Amino acid sequence: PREDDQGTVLAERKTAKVEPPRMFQVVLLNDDFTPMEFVVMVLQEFFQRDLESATQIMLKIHHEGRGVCGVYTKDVAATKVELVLTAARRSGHPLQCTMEAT
Ligand code: TYC
Repeated sequence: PREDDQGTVLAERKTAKVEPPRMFQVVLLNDDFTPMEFVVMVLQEFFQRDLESATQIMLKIHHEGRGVCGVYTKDVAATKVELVLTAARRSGHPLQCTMEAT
């Protein structure tokens, strides 16, 4: 066992040091056709935004061309992108969604 300078037995390190996971932004892109209400619904449904926050994010995307919906680990971000694209396709909207490393 490891000891300190007074001979006290020190606990062994039981866990390896782990790096924090890489994080990914999920980004929604503006287009001319997807209804604002649909984007607000997507932000509430898949990104846990309340109506006010969802509306602010949607308007930011509408005016600036793109906006960050949330930041997640890789698998979660990829799942969110697929959920958004599937919902948009089902509804016939061209809404685009991507993920980017932070
Ligand atoms: N520009 C769309 C409209 O005027 C609204 C919109 C907002 C679409 C955000 C996509 O990611 C988007 N109906």
